[in-house]
Amino acid sequence: MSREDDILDSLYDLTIDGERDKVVALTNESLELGMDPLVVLFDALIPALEEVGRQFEAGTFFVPEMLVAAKAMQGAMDVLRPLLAKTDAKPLGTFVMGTVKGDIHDIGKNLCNIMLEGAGFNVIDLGVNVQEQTFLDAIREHKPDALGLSAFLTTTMPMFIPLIAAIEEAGLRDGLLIYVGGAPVTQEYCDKVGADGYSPNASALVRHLKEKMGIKASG
Ligand code: B12
Repeated sequence: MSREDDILDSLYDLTIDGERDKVVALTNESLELGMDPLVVLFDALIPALEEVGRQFEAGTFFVPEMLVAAKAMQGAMDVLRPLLAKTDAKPLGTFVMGTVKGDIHDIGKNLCNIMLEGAGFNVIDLGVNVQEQTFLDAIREHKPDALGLSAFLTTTMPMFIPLIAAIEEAGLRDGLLIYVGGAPVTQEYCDKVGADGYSPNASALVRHLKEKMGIKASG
């Protein structure tokens, strides 16, 4: 096996195992060897996170495993991101994401962002405790394909209702897929607030979004 193939195999395994430092070192080595960052991303890192997502949905991996794998992926993405921006790789679409006003939980949101980014989306993260006006300004500025609203408290998830109403009133709802999620959110609540989609986890969000946008699954 060539050193390149060996690196791809190791990156896949080490990302699943959440070995951030080793993943970062190997990603750097891959670039020193002149490997294509897209190959590293699509042949090792993304398949690894997809496997983590599968294992999570199957109940064989739990949040801690998903988090360390996501952090390992994030480490590699920090190395690759500037180079990827230089390639001709067209993003699959733009996703604006934020945790709603009054809520500072961001671990679930960040996991979604990494998985979306890893799948090839351009992600604009508005952070936590995001005010209504900030969401409206971001939609106008970035013209995203989809908007994600994250809430982890039963007291903050009702924020979805005035937010979606404000987006409609501002004439920004057409052609925008609105996703809602976070620990207390359900499909039933998504239907109630008139959002387009709900996902209980990051990998399901990526799959659902690709389906809605007519993008074929990789692998
Ligand atoms: C860690 C944590 C915190 C941390 C947050 C740190 C951080 N940087 O995020 C800290 C300590 C700050 C915190 C504070 C509070 N917390 Co807290 N917190 C949690 C805890 C233990 C874990 C949440 C978490 O990050 N889970 C890990 C991620 C990965 O979760 P996940 O849900 O699987 O994420 C997936 C999905 O939700 C989905 N998803 C997430 N966002 C989105 C968005 C979209 C668009 C989509 C489609 C999907 C999606 O994809 C994610 C990735 O797969 C939960 C318990 C729990 N079971 O959720 C309580 C919990 C959410 N917190 C709770 C409470 C009450 C609070 C506080 C009010 C406590 C207090 N009295 O101060 C404050 C509120 C602060 C605020 N204003 O926001 C309650 C909420 C109860 C309720 N029904 O409202 C919980 C449920 C604990 C409990 N059982 O009582 N908290």
